[in-house]
Amino acid sequence: MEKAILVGVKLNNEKIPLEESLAELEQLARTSGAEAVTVITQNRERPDRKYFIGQGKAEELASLCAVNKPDLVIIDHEVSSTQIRNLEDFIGVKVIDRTELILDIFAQHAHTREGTLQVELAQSEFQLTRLSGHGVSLSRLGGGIGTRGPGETKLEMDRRRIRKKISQLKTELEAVAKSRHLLREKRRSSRIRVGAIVGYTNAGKSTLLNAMAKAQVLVEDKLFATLDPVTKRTYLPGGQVILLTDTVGFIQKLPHQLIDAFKATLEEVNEADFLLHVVDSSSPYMEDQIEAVYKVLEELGAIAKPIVTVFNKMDLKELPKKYLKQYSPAVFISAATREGLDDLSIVLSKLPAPPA
Ligand SMILES: Nc1nc2c(ncn2[C@@H]2O[C@H](COP(=O)(O)OP(=O)(O)OP(=O)(O)O)[C@@H](O)[C@H]2O)c(=O)[nH]1
Ligand SMILES: [Mg+2]
Repeated sequence: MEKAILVGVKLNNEKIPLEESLAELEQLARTSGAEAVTVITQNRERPDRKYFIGQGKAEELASLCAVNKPDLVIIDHEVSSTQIRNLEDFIGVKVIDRTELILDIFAQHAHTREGTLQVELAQSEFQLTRLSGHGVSLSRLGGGIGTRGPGETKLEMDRRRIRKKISQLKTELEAVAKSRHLLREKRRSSRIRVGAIVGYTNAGKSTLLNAMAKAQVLVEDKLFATLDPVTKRTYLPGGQVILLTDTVGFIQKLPHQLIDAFKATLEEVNEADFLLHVVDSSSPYMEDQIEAVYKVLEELGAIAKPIVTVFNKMDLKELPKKYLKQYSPAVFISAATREGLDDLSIVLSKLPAPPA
């Protein structure tokens, strides 16, 4: 385990409470293999130009680093490359931001060809934004006598190299996506309805698929355990067959490079006839997580699909009945104990048939 100091920053215009975002950052850090030794926080009007956190916080962080000797510092925000570099120079410890942390987890969890390609694409796009951040200082370094010539600056070369890689990755991904598209066409022509299981990461989506379809999908108390969509067949009362697809989990402040790179995978959501929105009822942040999922669904253009809300983990926490009405059609279940699965099957069998 690497040792990390976590830095929580809440800017004035932000809604998510510091503690909530930090609790999640800690889980993200653990998932990627880092243990939080200390946490510091700051409320700011807007980011500090030089360090993102203020000068005073940077000094506090420097002395904490001297005492705790962490392997890295993780800032719970998207931070510019210049600010990261300034901070690293100042405290003498490696600094990463939330986006980089999430990309690292995705890289560790990608197994299939498609998953790996998508992560590589996201990382390349991230590098590109980082490069433009370095822009000013690098081009100054690269400028001057002897470096000008007819050639290009190092920055431009790097940019071009990354852009080329991005376009190669996209071409490869398109090929993979095409075969997936064929599969979907086949499914559609069989007129079997397809439901996409969506939800916040760690809500229990894979556990539900396993319970509904006797599947063997990896279940872990880790964030983003699932990166690749898995589709399984399941039977409803009355013998009706449907297909259920497990998908990548959503999260607050999901880096846009990821949504972009994972378009192919997330297309499963767009192509589905209905959505099963799995909610972790035991989370103290349940309602914010529901909102975060809606936001991503909106970005994907899938919010208008029929949504069945599945309040999971009722073995851990029972919710008031009002939620069933508020989120109707909705059910309370425990994917772990299989409680409520029959109710869910009944709700699913009553969904209107897809247009022919
Ligand atoms: N107590 C309890 N735990 C559950 C239940 N369903 C899932 N879990 C646990 O919650 C954790 C996450 O479950 P997963 O099925 O991997 O969740 P997921 O939504 O697929 O997560 P990602 O793929 O990481 O986004 C695991 O530790 C599961 O054992 C439930 O009904 N009750
Ligand atoms: Mg999963």
